[in-house]
Amino acid sequence: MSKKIILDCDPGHDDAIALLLAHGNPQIELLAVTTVVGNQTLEKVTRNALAVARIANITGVPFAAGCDRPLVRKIEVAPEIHGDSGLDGPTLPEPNIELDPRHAVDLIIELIMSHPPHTITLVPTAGLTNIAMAARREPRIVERVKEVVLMGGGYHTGNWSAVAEFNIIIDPEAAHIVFNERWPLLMVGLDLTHQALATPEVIEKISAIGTGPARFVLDLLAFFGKTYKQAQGFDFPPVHDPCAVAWVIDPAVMTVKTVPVDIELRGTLTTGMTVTDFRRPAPPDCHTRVAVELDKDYFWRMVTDALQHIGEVPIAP
Ligand SMILES: [Ca+2]
Repeated sequence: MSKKIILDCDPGHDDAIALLLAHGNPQIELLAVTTVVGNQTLEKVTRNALAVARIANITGVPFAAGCDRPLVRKIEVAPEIHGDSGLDGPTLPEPNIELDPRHAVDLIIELIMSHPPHTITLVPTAGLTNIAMAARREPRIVERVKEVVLMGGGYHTGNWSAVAEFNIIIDPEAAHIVFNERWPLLMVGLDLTHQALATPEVIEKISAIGTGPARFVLDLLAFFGKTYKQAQGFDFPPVHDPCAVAWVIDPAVMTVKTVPVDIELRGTLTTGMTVTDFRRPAPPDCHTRVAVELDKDYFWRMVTDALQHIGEVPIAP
């Protein structure tokens, strides 16, 4: 049985790899790709998503643009990590598919309401503006989705402040809505994704594939490695977003823990923190889980298998 997902993203180097993983894994049925302001402006990340579609020959999947600004805060983008385009490094082709005319929020609602209950997993790998808007516009989606598996946050670590992760801090009010709705929610945060490092061994395995999409990933990782070294002192870049897709493919790829999580909105130093309460066993009705430990070999095998499965994609100049 295929696993139906909607990928809500802001490509973004690791978003692009998440998209390739979802497309290249035979178990995943990609129902839609929706974009939201985040790593760069909505216009740029949407163009990047369409370029990735061409690179991997993703056809028959609607791509729709969503919110161009957070619910309350000013726009904050991340050129120091993703460059001016949001996907610096590789040469991007001109997109060859049309953007879906629907707003991403409408498309998310339409898909969830028109499919049987508990069949669609929402996979947000960006700020949570679109998802929060969808939950407010059509509250019935909350009990209809199978699960929300998001990349964002972290229970012991931050990256955009000492305690907050980028996807949460850029729209904490949206995150507050999404974490407090009663759908099953898995937070794949920095504690987990900092284990998904693109080491030289990983690079070597991807190099051996030798296809255009694999070379595209290598170009992404070369740029990402450089900025992560400069901006955050990493020896090898953490490839966050595909970790959320990997969980949907096979939960055996990581261990998780059920624990209450809430979002700090008014801290003088802690706004955007995913406040995680480990003090006692989680109450029986706890709807949030956090990802703890990654099976790294299995994770990277999923990524390389997906690239193998995509194969060569000729792109006309
Ligand atoms: Ca992202």
